[in-house]
Amino acid sequence: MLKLYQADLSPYAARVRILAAAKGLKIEFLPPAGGSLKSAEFLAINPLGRIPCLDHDGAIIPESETICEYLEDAFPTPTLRPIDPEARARARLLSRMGDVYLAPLFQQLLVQVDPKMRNAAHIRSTFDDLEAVLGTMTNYVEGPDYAVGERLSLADCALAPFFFFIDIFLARTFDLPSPLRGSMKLYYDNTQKDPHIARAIREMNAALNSRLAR
Ligand SMILES: N[C@@H](CCC(=O)N[C@@H](CS)C(=O)NCC(=O)O)C(=O)O
Repeated sequence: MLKLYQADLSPYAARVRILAAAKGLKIEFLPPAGGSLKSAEFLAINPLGRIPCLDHDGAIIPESETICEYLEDAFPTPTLRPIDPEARARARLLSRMGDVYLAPLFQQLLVQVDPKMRNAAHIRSTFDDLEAVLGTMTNYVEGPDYAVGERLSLADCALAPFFFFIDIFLARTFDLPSPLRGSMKLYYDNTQKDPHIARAIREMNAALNSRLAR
């Protein structure tokens, strides 16, 4: 039995939901046990205190990329790994660029979501940094519909939720123009033609709207 501790707004959790849906996996989606990421109950399951975290018949797998790779290994068909080695490397590169270069910039901005914590100059320079990373990604995203080749891969699972986060969540929160432009914006818009991505983005959007309505 597969269980995923997760939240709909988390881009890392959305990455796993897209992959699981594309593979036709039946997964029970749960909030962190004990009601919070740092509850003793959840920390006993995932000492990292983060979501997503997978429980597959008692095997506990944290971290979105590790979970996606695990599900690929455990349930190989249909595969979201490109077959050609170079294309597969590019899919891994894009997932990694998201985790290594984009995600730390999110963290810097998330601490400023509270209006009392905001530093306008730092927010603007972090938006510039986001735009620069997205600019380097144009060298590797093939598009127009998918990042690598003509079908859904691990790269799209990682990037589409990140791009929602940048284009909608961050731009809306800080009331600044979205750093997602040109071919990256076109790629992101086109990913919505994929039903699994479209669904995950709808779930993220609904979670964002309900958070903003509070
Ligand atoms: N590198 C992790 C990041 C996961 C992550 O940071 N998730 C956020 C929710 S979107 C979280 O659990 N944050 C808790 C914290 O920062 O303590 C992954 O890919 O799964």
